[in-house]
Amino acid sequence: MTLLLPALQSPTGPTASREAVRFGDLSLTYGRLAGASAALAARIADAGRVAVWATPTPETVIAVVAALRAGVPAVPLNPRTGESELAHILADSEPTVVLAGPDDVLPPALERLRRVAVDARAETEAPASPGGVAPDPEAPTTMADEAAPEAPALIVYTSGTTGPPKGAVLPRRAIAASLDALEDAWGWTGDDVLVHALPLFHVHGLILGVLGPLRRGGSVRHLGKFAPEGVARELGSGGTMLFGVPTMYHRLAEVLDAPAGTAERDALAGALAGARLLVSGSAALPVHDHERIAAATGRRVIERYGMTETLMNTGIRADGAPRPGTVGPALAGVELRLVEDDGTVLDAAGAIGEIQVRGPNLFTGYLNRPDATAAAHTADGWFRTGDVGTVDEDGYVTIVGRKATDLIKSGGYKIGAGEIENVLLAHPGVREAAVTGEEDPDLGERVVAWVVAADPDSPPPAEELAGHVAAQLAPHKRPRTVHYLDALPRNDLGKIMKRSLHA
Ligand code: MCA
Ligand code: AMP
Repeated sequence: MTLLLPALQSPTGPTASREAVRFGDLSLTYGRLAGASAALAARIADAGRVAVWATPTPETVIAVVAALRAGVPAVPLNPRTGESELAHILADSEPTVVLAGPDDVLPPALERLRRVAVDARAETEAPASPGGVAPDPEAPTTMADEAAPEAPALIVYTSGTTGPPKGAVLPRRAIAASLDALEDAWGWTGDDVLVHALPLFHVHGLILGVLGPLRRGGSVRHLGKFAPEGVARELGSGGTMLFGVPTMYHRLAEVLDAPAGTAERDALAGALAGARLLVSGSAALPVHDHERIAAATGRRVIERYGMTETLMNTGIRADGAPRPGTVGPALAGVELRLVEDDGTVLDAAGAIGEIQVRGPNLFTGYLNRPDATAAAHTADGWFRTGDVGTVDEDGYVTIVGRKATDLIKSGGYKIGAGEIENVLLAHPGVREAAVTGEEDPDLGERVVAWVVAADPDSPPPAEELAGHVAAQLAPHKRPRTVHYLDALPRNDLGKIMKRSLHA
């Protein structure tokens, strides 16, 4: 097992003066990041577990790298997490420390944790030795992963069909294996400059988007907030790769639809055309958006398919045939098979079944949920993704759907219908509630709520219900549409018949 982040081993190593991360005008070299993370690692070494207030800032990078260096599992928190979801995550993961920027205003639930401030600006202004900062004599000199590849590195919360989100425990081994499989597939090197605007509390933005470049000794420029102009600016000035969810590529395609000669459109088309790799993931990129981008730039977006629990499973190779609508072949080290409902393994090309995977990229289990961990695996150790797909003769995988109807993918976020229903039912104005996903050109799917009001003469306004869900869970889980009904359609057993709602 090699080190997880070899380029950060020493604040004075050969890569010390190279830019590691840039967020707007704040940039950290490898030397600065190594020094800052080592110093912070020393302060949290006895923490047990740390929560990271995962804003899109260099503070989050320093905090996560420090936790990795200290060998302390980190729980990245969405800074917009609402009250009940945050309470659940804290009670489940039991961090003793929260790492946050000096100016972050933290919710009351975090007040009982020891707060350790992380200040990236102070790091960039501190005097540096040539090529980096002077090493802290107290700081650990080696990374904890040398000793323990199976030790938990990150605990990432992910929604299921029912109940609150579960913490996927990701060991160092899985992170290293998945990032190295992507290195192989994409020829990803230390010369790559990754551009993205993904949130830093999920696998896509944090593991692929931050630890990916750091493991290669390359750099990442984070936009803070997604905007096509930012993508054009950074790819047009040295960025080589773009990572995004389909909603982001859809928004780029909308800009590219303007007539040629329009300044914003031409700048974006030129910047995308010049990139080495444009990668989409977290949900399916519609073929229409693939085609619009290809027509305007001459470049193909490639897709990779992953999951919080499995990290990356498949991907189109940089040197492979880009086939829009497919997510490419299994990555190096990943075993993938299709299985029928009765457990029969399918091997005919074109057969449709559940995608199951096995390999060094997998998580170790859900925190405190041995029942859920067992249910997610077959007796012979394959992970049931719940995604339904086909594999063609060349091994290219196409995802055609998913087994659970109660999971919604909106803007690339996985959202469980059940968690939203529970929160809606807790609103005094709601007697009955059902939640479904509806196709949306921008978000892929949008959350739709079907509500029976406690008082039909004064139902709670849709904005109030959206605000209630945003305040309890997270803004991206809020219903974008609310329908009011006199009663929910139920079968003889009293179960809500969701399929008949849209009819
Ligand atoms: C609106 N807002 C509200 C409310 N309404 N806040 C509170 N209460 C309300 N009622 C605010 C939002 O907080 C936000 O604020 C703004 O309004 C817009 O929110 P929203 O509409 O949700 O955002 P959007 O513009 O539609 O965002 C699109 C997006 C986003 C940028 C594409 O969905 C996104 O970042 N998606 C990435 C998801 C992702 O990374 N998934 C990876 C997980 P403000 O304007 O201040 O922001 S999957 C994964 O990791 C696996 C392994 C994989 O395969 O990748
Ligand atoms: P999450 O649990 O949030 O990590 O989301 C994982 C899920 O996102 C997978 O199970 C898939 O359903 C979906 N997903 C990820 N990448 C892709 C892709 N390229 N195409 C289609 N679906 C994807």
